[in-house]
Amino acid sequence: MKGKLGGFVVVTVMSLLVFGLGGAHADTEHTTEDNGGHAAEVHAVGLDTVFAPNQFIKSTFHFKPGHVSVDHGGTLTFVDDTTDGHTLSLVTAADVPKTAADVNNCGDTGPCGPILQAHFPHGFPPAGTPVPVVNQGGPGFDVPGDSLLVGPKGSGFEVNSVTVSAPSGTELHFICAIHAWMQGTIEVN
Ligand SMILES: [Cu+2]
Repeated sequence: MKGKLGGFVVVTVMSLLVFGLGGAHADTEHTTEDNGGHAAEVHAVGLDTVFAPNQFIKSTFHFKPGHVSVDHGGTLTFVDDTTDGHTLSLVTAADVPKTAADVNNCGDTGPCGPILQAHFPHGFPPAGTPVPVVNQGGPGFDVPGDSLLVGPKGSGFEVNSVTVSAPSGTELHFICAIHAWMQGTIEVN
């Protein structure tokens, strides 16, 4: 099912989706960026235009960088440089999809379904206004379920930010709940 409203295109069933990083992007998937501690910026980048009818869609959507370091209390900013919507959602290490089946099932049996439900509690637009920041646990990014939503570049919703409130020494795992092969980590200093 595809829901489209207000510039967001959300793919909730991806059973036919084959994903992969193009060679030109492979070197950027897990790059580390240290912005000096207090702030970090993660971009959603890539394309999903490689399409062979009745065969596959190849997506190069990914987080850039895939790993950031930020101080406790620092700001994480999420910027969408693509033509689709994305989330930057904290999940447990165990819930990070590790296989194609995990990715395909993320909305049904994995962590993606509850995250999308939290961002779109009244359905996908125009049924209801999306919730751009989902907070669980304490204020800020600290526990699984905390999530940022951004819209396509040029939509007016392409930047979102949050305070990283997890304790120093924590490693946070994040995924995009819409494209669950998009994955990364935050090292909290
Ligand atoms: Cu995404």
